[in-house]
Amino acid sequence: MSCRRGALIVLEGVDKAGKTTQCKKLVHALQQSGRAAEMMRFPDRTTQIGQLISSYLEKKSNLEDHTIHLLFSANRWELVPLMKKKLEQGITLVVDRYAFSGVAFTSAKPDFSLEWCKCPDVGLPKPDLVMFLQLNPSVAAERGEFGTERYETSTFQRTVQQRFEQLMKDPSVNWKVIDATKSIEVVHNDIKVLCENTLNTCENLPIGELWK
Ligand code: NYM
Repeated sequence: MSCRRGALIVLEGVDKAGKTTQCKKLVHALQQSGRAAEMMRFPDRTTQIGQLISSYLEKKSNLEDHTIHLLFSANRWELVPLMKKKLEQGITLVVDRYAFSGVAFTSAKPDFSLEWCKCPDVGLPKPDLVMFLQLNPSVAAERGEFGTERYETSTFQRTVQQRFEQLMKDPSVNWKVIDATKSIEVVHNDIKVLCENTLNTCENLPIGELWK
């Protein structure tokens, strides 16, 4: 059985959880099984807004905290028409980070509430499945040094993890937690099983609206 429309599948998690590797493997596996599937990632650094974000993350520019939060959100909204078009064409989208990263990272900064952070992303296409790659921050640290971009410190990532845990309490989102300490192949298989279930159940369902 296949979806009339494509499914919107998101992978989330703290840095070094293996999201990008797993997104690529999932897209490949879906394509091998004869499904149309494409990968997307946020931030999408290729657009004009994405370039502002990239320069901020690389610490080449400074932006006020609310401003950068809104730019991350704008970067998702600018891609919504394309996402909807692809989903309607039957293409399953596997997305590396989405609004949940947006909320988790900004709300890890002082004086930002989860509620305020969610506002600009309310109404985005709602993922059919959000898989959270769970990795203890101390295990993540063993996977090697963080890079040099903004937010890449153990202390900040621990707060981000707590914010994700708060977001995962929301039953309106189809969260599934994956144990990302396992090997790449085992994690990949866990992800494929969850995906297969989603692809089989989302047939005929309209694309939902996030947090609405
Ligand atoms: N990030 C990502 C945010 O702060 N807000 C967002 O809305 C999104 C999508 O940008 N540290 C942060 C999380 C990451 C960084 O890194 C993007 P990468 O390696 O391109 O996924």
